[in-house]
Amino acid sequence: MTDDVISHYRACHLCEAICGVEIKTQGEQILSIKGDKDDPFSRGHICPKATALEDLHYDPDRLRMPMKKLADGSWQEIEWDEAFATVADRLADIQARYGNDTVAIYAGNPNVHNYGSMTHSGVVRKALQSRVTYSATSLDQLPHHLAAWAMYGHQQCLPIPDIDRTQFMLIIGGNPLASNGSIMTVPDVKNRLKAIQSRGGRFVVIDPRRTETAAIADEHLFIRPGSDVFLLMAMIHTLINEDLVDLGHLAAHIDHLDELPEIVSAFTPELAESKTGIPAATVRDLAREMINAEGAVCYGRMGASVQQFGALCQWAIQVINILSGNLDREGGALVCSPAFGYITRGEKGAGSLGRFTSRVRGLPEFAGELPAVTMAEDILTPGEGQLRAMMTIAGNPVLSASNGRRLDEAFESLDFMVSIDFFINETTRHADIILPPTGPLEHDHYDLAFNRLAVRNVTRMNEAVFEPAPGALHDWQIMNGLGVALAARKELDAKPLPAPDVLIDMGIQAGFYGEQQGHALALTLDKIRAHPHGLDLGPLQPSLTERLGTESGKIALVPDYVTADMPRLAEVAQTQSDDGLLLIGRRHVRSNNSWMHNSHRLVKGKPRWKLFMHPQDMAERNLSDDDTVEIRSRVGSVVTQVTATDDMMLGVVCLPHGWGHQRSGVKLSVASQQAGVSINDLTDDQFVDEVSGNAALNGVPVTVTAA
Ligand SMILES: Nc1nc2c(c(=O)[nH]1)N[C@H]1C(S)=C(S)[C@@H](COP(=O)(O)OP(=O)(O)OC[C@H]3O[C@@H](n4cnc5c(=O)[nH]c(N)nc54)[C@H](O)[C@@H]3O)O[C@H]1N2
Ligand SMILES: Nc1nc2c(c(=O)[nH]1)N[C@H]1C(S)=C(S)[C@@H](COP(=O)(O)OP(=O)(O)OC[C@H]3O[C@@H](n4cnc5c(=O)[nH]c(N)nc54)[C@H](O)[C@@H]3O)O[C@H]1N2
Ligand code: SF4
Ligand SMILES: [Mo]
Repeated sequence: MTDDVISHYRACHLCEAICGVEIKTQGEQILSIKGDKDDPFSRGHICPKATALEDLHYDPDRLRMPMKKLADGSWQEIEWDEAFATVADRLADIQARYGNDTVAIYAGNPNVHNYGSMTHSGVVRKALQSRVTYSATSLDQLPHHLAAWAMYGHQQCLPIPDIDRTQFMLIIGGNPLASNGSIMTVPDVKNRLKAIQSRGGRFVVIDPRRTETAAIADEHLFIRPGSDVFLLMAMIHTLINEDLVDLGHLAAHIDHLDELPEIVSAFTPELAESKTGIPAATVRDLAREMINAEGAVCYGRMGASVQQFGALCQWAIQVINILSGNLDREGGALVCSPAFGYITRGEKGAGSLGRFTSRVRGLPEFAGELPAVTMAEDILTPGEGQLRAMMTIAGNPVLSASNGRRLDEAFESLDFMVSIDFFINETTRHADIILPPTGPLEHDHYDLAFNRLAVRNVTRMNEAVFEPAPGALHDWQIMNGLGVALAARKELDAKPLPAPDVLIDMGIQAGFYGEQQGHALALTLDKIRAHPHGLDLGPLQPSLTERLGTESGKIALVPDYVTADMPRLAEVAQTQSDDGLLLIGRRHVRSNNSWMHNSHRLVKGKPRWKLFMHPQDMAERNLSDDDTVEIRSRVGSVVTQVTATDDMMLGVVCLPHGWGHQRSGVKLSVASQQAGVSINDLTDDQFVDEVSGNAALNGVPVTVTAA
């Protein structure tokens, strides 16, 4: 080989931590992938998934050309022109016959890890003219956006834990040691958590499992799944009843404060104890610690969002930070000041709730999207408006959304389905046409989502490592091509958008650090490019009061949806919880949602898909370690193996999501050899947080018996 060895610096895009990596290449060969020690944010930290980028790049199962499904179910490579024309014809035809809203889009998680998908999906959406769209948001963080929209006036106005300066961090239903942080972009999180302890602070984890994060915490408290709202309401109750409320500089910026005491009056620490299993005295102590620490933050993630009362939980977490004087304060929770997408008053895309509803169940839209839990019934239920066609973009809802088997059935019943994805997996196997984009190392990337959620203000441009293969298209080029073809077929006006870096450069120049705002840095994308290890823009700063976009310009402490949800909570408060088993999820650092199990280096070794169960719960059912068990829920059953561990709370069992690649037609040669099952064959599409429409994927009632 005569090529030179080149070092490329960019961020790993796989999870929210955006760790800097150094990728050494020679010609077309990847020589190594290592943590970039000169990245000021991630400081050389990476996890095992970063090196698996190599496997993804070379994966022989990764599609390189559009695929068309033939009548016998086999796949044929076709040219891009034919692919675009076929999709445009089929979708336009269905829309002409049945109406625009009979074609829907589901957009999955990697869309937010790929800037071209974000900048360009509008081209397709505009041509499609359908208001029926879904995304992984309603399987995940919708309650966060709902609270941000209703309380602060913009769905992206999300306060982030100031982890590097806090003295007390209360982590509710998050496991950053496995997930590397979420709605908190925090590379090297383990060292950042330990630093809280070494500067004399504390962090406490509330979780039904003694997780990797709980294991290094100062205190771990088990909690009964789905009961967090009682803990949080009782903490607010304590702050009010013990006269601890200290609003700090936000005092003049809060509306509806007077409504709060009435709302929380019945939610005593004693009620919380009976619902959560956490002693009333501890509940009170947690509330007091939020006030007493020099900078404290309550942070709740998947466990507090993706459950029956996700919206109330995320609202209550904001309220606790506000009442304890920790919102918009150093060491508390602060809104980022990113180079692109700085949220300020009047910013577009603020959010909305319930402007329209899903066709069968009548669940509300949020920010123009319908809840993913309604997708299957809106496809399968005959009648006016029945969905006839789907487009999935970087998503695998058959493994990711509740009641995956029903989605299998729904997708199979469609007149037409197109998927923008580079694998034939559990979802895309149902497509008629698959449009595969380039892989991550073949395109550039500017992070639109996670620079906005980071624990410091940071920015970087990630250049492509390799030229795309001849004939390959990026996601944004596919969206341009497909959008223009569909618009032409429907006789609409449509123009392709320029490359994403052009659009982002404009946004950065107009943005917070841009010349147009008179900032001394006068940032441009080229100036950012001159910092291949990333550019640090400093710690998070108090700035919320200038950015509030609510009608009154104040924080709406008690939004309407909260009041509206109180009767549902009151009902649950009065019912005796039964003592059946509840199922929750888990993540592992070597796994990434449903789509990195085709990397041998990530799946090898000890199986990571087994059911976790407390030994006493097992003994009651005459089960032993490694037994094969049947897990049953209202919607289905799976058979898998059980592992005994007292890391589980009594009465709670735990499975990871994203497994179950043995379904027929899946073309993932490594993943489909893995024995795990899909937890979402058990989760229930009727089990939701009704006020937000977010799926309740945690706290699902199940039985476990010997198989
Ligand atoms: N029970 C349970 N279910 C869960 C969760 C849980 O905790 N418990 N977590 C939920 C959460 S938080 C999320 S975010 C969802 C994720 O749910 P989804 O987003 O639906 O699924 P992913 O597994 O992320 O699948 C991503 C798909 O995108 C493709 N892909 C990857 N990169 C690209 C790209 O650059 N371009 C294109 N076009 N395609 C790409 C992959 O091949 C894969 O098919 O799962 C949810 N489901
Ligand atoms: N390695 C890896 N990293 C990832 C991902 C991945 O799949 N693998 N996925 C990425 C994505 S899309 C996301 S959204 C983030 C998620 O990031 P996190 O939210 O940090 O991830 P989880 O590990 O799902 O943490 C949820 C925790 O909630 C607990 N829990 C479950 N039910 C309850 C409950 O009712 N109450 C309480 N208090 N806790 C509960 C679970 O035991 C679990 O420890 O991770 C991202 N990072
Ligand atoms: S934690 Fe791992 S997967 Fe996430 S960005 Fe860093 S290296 Fe990539
Ligand atoms: Mo997610």
